[in-house]
Amino acid sequence: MIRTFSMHDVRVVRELTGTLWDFTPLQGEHAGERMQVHTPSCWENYPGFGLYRGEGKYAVRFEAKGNLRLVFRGVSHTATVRFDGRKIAAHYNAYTAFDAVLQDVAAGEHTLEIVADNRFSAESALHVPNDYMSYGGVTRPVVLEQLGAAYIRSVYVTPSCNGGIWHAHVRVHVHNLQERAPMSVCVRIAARELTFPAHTMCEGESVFEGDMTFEEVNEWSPEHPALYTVTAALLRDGVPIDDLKDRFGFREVRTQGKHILLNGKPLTILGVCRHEDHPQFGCALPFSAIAYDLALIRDLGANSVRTAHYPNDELFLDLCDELGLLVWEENHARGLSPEQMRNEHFERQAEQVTREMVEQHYNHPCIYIWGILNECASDSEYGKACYKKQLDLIRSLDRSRPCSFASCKFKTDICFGLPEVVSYNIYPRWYHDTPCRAYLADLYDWVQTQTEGAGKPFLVTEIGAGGLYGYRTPYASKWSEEFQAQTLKEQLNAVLSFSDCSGVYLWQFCDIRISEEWWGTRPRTMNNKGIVDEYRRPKLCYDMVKEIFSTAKRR
Ligand code: ADA
Repeated sequence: MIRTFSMHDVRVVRELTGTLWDFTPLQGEHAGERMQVHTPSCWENYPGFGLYRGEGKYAVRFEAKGNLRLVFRGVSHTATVRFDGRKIAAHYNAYTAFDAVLQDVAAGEHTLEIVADNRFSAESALHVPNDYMSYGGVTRPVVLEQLGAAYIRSVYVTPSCNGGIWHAHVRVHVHNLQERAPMSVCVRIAARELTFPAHTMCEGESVFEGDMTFEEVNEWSPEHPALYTVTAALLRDGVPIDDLKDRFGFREVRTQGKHILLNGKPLTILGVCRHEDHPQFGCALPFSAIAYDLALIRDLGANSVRTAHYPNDELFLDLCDELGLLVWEENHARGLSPEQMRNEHFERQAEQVTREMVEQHYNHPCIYIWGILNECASDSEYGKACYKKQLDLIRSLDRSRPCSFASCKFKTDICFGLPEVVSYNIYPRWYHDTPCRAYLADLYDWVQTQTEGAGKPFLVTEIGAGGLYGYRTPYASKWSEEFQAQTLKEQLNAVLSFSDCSGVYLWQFCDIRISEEWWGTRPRTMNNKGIVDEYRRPKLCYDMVKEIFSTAKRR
């Protein structure tokens, strides 16, 4: 399953995954042994490959001809792609899509090979040993698209409201492969159409921009997540030769003083942080597993999810759009030191995943804020330069959303002048036995009096405690479910009663697997701070969180 809706009426597409592919590990004790595996998937879920770090070659054969576009929605974490033995694409990072366009392919059967590599090395600045798992595999769908002589590569819609009148700024990117005849572009939203007259387009990319006005719309909000479809069509002699559909929502997000406003109303975030992680699927969760996670998150009374710490599968974003769940989506990084940020590949790899995240997920109304560089070196001048460069990049791509980053630098952060929203990950009562309210008040006061973050919206983007599922003690010892529940209760009450705070993200939704190679020692080689365990079994804290979220005062 690619999206929760069809992106084309004209273009013929078919998913190549969702079937058995050949898989051949290239290193390790099974090197060279070919087997059949389900896709999308992580090889850590193949018997005997739970700890495999290396390369794996996936192969599939299919009939095709003409102009083709192959879209790879996620390969973890480094991909090299060959078509009939010829290299056609390479990509770093598990969490964003990439593609290859092939012209004039001869009719017949063809072979597609993807070599995925999940090794840690100096060439990988973002996928490093960490407090989450970098899996290996073809982890999201691969899609074969039949193209004509030209195609619509992307359509962006930027909604805005002025004096009660809604506007939609649309931008269409057309790629002309071989068409010499005049073509026109027609954009349709609801009953409105915007047409760009026919003309002979140059080879390569042409961009078409325009504004559409709507006197009356159904706005998108968490309470009423109204979605609209934008259809962009490419026509030759008035006949559609290609199309692209996407969805968006009429909603505006901006900051005003200490508030984050959605359609002019202050938001109170009641959220959870969620990794794409599951013992049976690794990071390749199928639709039903994603939907189940979101059903639990909504059952908890949460209104937001933070995609810790990377861009998520679009199926997740589609569901959040439909369910009205607000999303903090962030680029891929966790806890990188200044030395790691000085890796020669860091800036290029971070710029790439940031650009791909914004360009690929731009239209999702559920995303209300972009995050970067979770707990990286925001307490150093070099780090500050990196943070600024990445926030400037996001703003060059999207000025319709605020930006932030989750800091763990307590009173040493020097970057709060950069984002629109100040965000902190704090763990009073877990990493340090400090009363939550006092800790939060002291930290907030420092931000207001000592930093350029003064007066900005303030979010607690992580707070939580560990609890081992099934470990119960009458005296609430650390790691017991009782200790976790009482700690989360104090933490949540402290944050949600702090009127200057715009909300909270609990760390974290579920227990997750972590890298065996990470320096940290954690029971079960798992991060055990989930409200549910890795099999989504509720811990003792679940009902307490549900009670607090469900009765929390929302602005
Ligand atoms: C950090 C980090 C999370 C996780 C958490 C923890 O805040 O952002 O990824 O490692 O700490 O469990 O300690």
